Amino acid sequence: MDLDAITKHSALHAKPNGLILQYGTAGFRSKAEHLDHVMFRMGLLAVLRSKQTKSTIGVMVTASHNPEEDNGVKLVDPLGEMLAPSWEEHATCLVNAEEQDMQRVLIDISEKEAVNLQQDAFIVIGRDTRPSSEKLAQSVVDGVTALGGQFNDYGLLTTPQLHYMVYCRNTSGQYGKATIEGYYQKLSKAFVELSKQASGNGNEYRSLKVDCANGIGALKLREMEHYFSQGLSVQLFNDGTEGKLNHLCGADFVKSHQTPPQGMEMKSNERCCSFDGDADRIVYYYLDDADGHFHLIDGDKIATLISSFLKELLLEIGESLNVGVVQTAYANGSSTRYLEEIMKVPVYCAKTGVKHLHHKAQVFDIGVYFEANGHGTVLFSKAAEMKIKQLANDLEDKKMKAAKLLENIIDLFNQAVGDAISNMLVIEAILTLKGWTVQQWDALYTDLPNRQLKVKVSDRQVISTTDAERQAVTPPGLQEAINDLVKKYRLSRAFVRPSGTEDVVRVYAEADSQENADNLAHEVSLAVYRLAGGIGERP
Ligand code: 16G
Ligand code: MG
Repeated sequence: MDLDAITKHSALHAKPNGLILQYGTAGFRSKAEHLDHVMFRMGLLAVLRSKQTKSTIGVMVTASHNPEEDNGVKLVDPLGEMLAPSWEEHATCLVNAEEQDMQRVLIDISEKEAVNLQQDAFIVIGRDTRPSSEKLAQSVVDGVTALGGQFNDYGLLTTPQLHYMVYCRNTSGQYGKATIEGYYQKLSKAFVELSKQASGNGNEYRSLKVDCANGIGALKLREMEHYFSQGLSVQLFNDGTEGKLNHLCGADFVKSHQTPPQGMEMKSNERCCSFDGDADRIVYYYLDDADGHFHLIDGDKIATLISSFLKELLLEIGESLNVGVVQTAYANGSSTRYLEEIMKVPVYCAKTGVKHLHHKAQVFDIGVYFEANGHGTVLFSKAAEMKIKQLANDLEDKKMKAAKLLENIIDLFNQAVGDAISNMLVIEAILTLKGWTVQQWDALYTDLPNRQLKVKVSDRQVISTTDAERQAVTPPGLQEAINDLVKKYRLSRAFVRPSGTEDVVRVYAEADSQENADNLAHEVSLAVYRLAGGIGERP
């Protein structure tokens, strides 16, 4: 390690005095002007991680659904997964080290993790469309080169595309070609193959309106469109030519406000969907002509559609591969009940954040994981994949057909991470194959009315939770208070947790009516305010 060179370069990306940031659920996020040193240092850390794992590591510059002025960065581990927890801690230490301590921290990390500094390092970099992203990505490059790493800067990419590149490179191209062209071809081929299997012509189902949150999803979908146009025509809104990133649009806005995005022309019964700012989340929705209401189809219903379709195919091929669904505490109670009682699939609850769900989903032959907010994918174990590929070749007709469908579905899912584009194509293919309208999909079950609120407290870490965030352990008395409030309502449930991305406590409640869900959420907020050190105005 040429420590002098690093110190010299680091001075060009100096850390503002006293600024403390934490590698959170989705990496570092902050106002873009605070992030130059973070980017440089994440470039350094990526090189160490690459040397240690002897693999390509990814660095993505994005702040997803945050406002345009924010930015962020996260590292992608060798198989496209989120960074290992011990390295999250290293990231936090490195980023918060004052200039004069940086060298020591770098050496500490290398020693603790037994990094062979002679090993080559290779880093791939991607960024979203924020005005600040280009310069910040350049700071990552500076960090990588200061430590002697090689890199490929892919420029503008969706977050899932960057994960895909990392996965491809570390599996010697077996997963796919590590180019944007390779990504388009792999997904589109699987999608077109799947759509061909639909019996009717299904034309009336094959056009979709997509709200791209004025982000990277628009650019990439436009590039990709002609690869899959045989199977689907997409009409893009909020494509970034006019509006501001994530402003009054995008998956996060639509899910949390339960209203259509601005800038989208919706006619009744048309299938519409929204991506978030880096295109790793997707939600669907439509206006119902019968009641004129807006209907949201969130990650829970996406998981239900996908897992029920997979179960049908598995039944046809007569294989007892186990399918499991992983959700978080935010999953609507109706979805959990439907999955467990009607579909008879095992459902697990994981802590919020993709890495927790991903990890849990890996224990199944086929693990379907989705957060209610639209993050998710399906993981197929190697054994399941091999079995399916075998069956696709040597079985009787009906079974072979189902196995072939499954084979294409495996290719169509981005198995590195949840991917709005890939999930959109999976959903469209399934609806076409089933001959279903968006209403038929929505009618699988009815969501329980629910409400989410935020409470400001002086230190949100006073709240600790257990049972996948469904029970509060501290402060004393809080869980008892929640239990008493929940008892007042029918079909009710509530929980609180400290946010991993904002300085607030989040409150979730559901009940038999919207009014009751609202009341319960409000009462729980008051309990949090009272027992967990609320600040500012009472909720
Ligand atoms: C991050 C997570 C997302 C989670 C959200 C919760 C990833 C890639 N993203 O955006 O999965 O739903 O945080 O935010 O893991 P909160 O802790 O503020 O509620
Ligand atoms: Mg995102």
